[in-house]
Amino acid sequence: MRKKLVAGNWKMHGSHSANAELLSGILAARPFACDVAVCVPFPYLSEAAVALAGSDVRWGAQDCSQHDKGAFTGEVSASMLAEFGCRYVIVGHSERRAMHGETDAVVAEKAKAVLARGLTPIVCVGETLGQREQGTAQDTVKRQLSAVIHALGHCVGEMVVAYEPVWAIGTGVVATPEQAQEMHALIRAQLHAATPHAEAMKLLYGGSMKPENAASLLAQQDIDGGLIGGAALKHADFVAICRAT
Ligand code: 3PY
Repeated sequence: MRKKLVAGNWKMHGSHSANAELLSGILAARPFACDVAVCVPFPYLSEAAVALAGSDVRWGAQDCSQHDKGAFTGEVSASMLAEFGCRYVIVGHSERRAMHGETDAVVAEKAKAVLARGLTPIVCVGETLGQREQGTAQDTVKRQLSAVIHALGHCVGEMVVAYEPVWAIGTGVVATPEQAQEMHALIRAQLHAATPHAEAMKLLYGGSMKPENAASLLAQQDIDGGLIGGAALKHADFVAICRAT
């Protein structure tokens, strides 16, 4: 039985006052039956670390460099994130793939850099609407995952995978539980071929998960939690999703 994980992806949202309210709302609602994490913008890592220290709510970042240090203006390395006590780092979110040109190879290098610093990468994969309509959704996800599997080698079992269909991100459209489960089962089958730990790995669904649809998605056999966008910004919604696990 895999323990579920609900992780908030705050994207580029937050302020000192909004963060304090959100984090205290989450803390006040504990205990949860699932693991809970918030992935916050870089400037807010230290306040998340202070607010959440000593609790079982983990924090993390939404990206990191594939490099450890050097002349990479504006970049943040996994070793820096480790110094802030991060547990998770999202890599390969479709917004980064689309807006920052991150290729499968770059995403795989980032996942490797995160693991090398003892943190857990949450590796996002997912197809666009066009790819789904053309019938290439499964091939796309397989290709994205295979780059990471290849780069991580025997450490594959240590990552978390988030299936986030691009057409469900920020659109309010959500994959049906059946569509999501079908892709999660394929992802797990691909992981089985790569690692003896596939059965224990957490596979999250992301893309417009909200309190109203969380329970039916989370009830699927291979859906082990959620990577939550907009609903992670209101503590009542985020807590409701955590309670739906
Ligand atoms: C969304 O739900 O919109 C997300 O992108 C979660 O990462």
